[in-house]
Amino acid sequence: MRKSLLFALALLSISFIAQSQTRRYVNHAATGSNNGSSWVNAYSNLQTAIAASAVNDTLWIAEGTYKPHATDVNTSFSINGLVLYGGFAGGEGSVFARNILAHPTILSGDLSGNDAGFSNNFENSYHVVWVQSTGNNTILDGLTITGGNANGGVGDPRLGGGIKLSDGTATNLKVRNCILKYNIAFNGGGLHLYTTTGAHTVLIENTVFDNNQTQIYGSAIYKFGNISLTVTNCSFLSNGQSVFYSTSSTGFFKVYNSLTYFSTANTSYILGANSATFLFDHCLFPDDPSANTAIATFTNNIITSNALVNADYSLQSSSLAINAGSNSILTTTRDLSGNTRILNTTVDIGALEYNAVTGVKNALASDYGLSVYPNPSSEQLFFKLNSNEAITSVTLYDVHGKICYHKENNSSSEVEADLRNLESGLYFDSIELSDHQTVSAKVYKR
Ligand SMILES: [Ca+2]
Ligand SMILES: [Ca+2]
Repeated sequence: MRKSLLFALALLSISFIAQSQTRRYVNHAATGSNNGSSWVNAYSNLQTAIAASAVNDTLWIAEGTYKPHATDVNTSFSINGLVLYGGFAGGEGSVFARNILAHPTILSGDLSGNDAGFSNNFENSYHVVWVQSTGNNTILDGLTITGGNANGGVGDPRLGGGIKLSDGTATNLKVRNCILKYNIAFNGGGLHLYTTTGAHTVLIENTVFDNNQTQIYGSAIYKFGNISLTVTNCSFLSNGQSVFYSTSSTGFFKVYNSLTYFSTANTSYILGANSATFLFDHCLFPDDPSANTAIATFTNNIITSNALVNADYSLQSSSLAINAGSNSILTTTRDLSGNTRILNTTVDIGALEYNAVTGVKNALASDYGLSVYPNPSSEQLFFKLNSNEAITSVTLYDVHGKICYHKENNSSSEVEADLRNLESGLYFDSIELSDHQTVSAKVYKR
């Protein structure tokens, strides 16, 4: 009975997702109908899937390598208001079932497929991903972004190798659970964030910047203009000069719970020229970062010559990064590998929690800080998230799987349901979220 009910709920949830939001599947190895409707019928070409998508659509992309174009260095994956999830083997039913590190989805600018580190990158794409904001939420989650070489003369073609965010109206960009490696640019090798128009909000979380380079500023991250940039639990490993660069008097650049390491000394890894807040808190550095710059603020940091990070980005058992972060700024319950983010009471510094236990492979109410109150209730019932996501709909089922209540919602994180017309008893709710996940909980009508 219980299994069949859950199965029925799952089917109903899927049908509601299909009605209200579009999820498209991409797998370079798929041989089905190539229409993106399922893993079997996934698009084989990521650009085709992007072209077919509208703002707020979600793409689930299976492991493999995807290139912006066969030969044109000017072409990027142009992603405005889309939600991209990578790291699937292909076949999963939840983003929490992914193992991103075991099944890498690689967006590569190496058009000829001949790179060896930074060798043979002359024909590579200028920018692998380009977000030209449209005032929407853009999410990149579970992707390896590599091989960008912004070496194209003056202006845009030389800015932002891996990911480029430029101008437009105010936008919200999240980069979560990604690996940026072997990207290079004149400015902003890994990530180039620039605006003279809209005020952007950018969150970089559980992400590794590995071996990115720049000719001038920002081998990992370059920030200019009114951008509110928060970086949490990232690992900056073996990047070139000026790993962090901030220039502007507006917005902010705040880095938390993140580690930096070089195998050879790098004495200019934090640079900037502005009066905007530029903060490093609960971070780990290889040497005194304040010797780099007078414009940044440093609080609660650890200085140790070696962060003790393995080649797979995990921490070694004696790393000082273990249990040295701050829990208070976390916005996720998982680490880069999808495991539990906080082990042994305190979050670790960096993208991976040491010895983390395998996470539950479904979306949980706790992943989104869902609270349902008052429960039980006889009249109003509130569903509220402590998350950046919004609730897009609420559906209540009785114990027989029959829909008893449904309410669509727009963009808020809180929804009020009216239970007055329901009979007393137990109900199951199915709550759809703006990132296309579904969470559930039990509800009692008094
Ligand atoms: Ca190449
Ligand atoms: Ca810990």
